[in-house]
Amino acid sequence: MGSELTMIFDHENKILQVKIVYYGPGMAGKTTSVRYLFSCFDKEDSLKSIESTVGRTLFFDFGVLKFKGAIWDLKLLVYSATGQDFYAGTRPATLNGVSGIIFVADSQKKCLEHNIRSWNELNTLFEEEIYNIPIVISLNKYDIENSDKINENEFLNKINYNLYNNLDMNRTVAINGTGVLEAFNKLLRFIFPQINIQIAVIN
Ligand SMILES: Nc1nc2c(ncn2[C@@H]2O[C@H](COP(=O)(O)OP(=O)(O)O)[C@@H](O)[C@H]2O)c(=O)[nH]1
Ligand SMILES: [Mg+2]
Repeated sequence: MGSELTMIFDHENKILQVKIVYYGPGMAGKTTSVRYLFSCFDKEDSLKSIESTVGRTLFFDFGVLKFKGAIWDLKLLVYSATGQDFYAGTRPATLNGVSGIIFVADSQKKCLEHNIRSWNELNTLFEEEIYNIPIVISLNKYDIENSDKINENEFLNKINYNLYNNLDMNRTVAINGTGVLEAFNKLLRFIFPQINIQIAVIN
């Protein structure tokens, strides 16, 4: 599998296609984040769960968002994946050709090790390639009170954040959508540094 960032240019139809994966430990809020994202565009009904055949039956969230531009249209393929469900060292098809990753972590301190394990799995799946992939870490479940939160600097130090060329972090509350679009926009800006892209929901 090529290690280059994948962005497909369909010159004939003037479509830019990228693949975005929500990755992270089970129960961190990937599905909730993807659902919120799609609900912003009234596309929640188009979300599908697809079956994988990596040894056992697994389901992923999958959906497509399309945006019309002046010259090019943008087609975003959005997936969610949970690494620990795969056999170690086997990169699932959902992660092939990825353009950017939203790493959904559970911000509760008790989940720190869980998050780090998932992060390390992601790194193992990509090896050196990971350092060039745009990644936004969403510290999710920030609404939960009476629980100690992960110290952001401690987390960043633990993952050697300075090795990553396109890494950012934000806080999210996927159940009400706080920060979810912001994380998505940060990722799009990493993927398209030359394009002034901003997806907003206008009420
Ligand atoms: N309090 C709180 N609960 C959340 C948040 N995001 C997700 N959840 C809950 O956490 C559980 C797991 O979420 P889900 O999106 O299925 O996690 P996934 O396994 O990463 O896809 C569900 O019960 C969600 O309602 C959040 O920001 N705050
Ligand atoms: Mg899920």
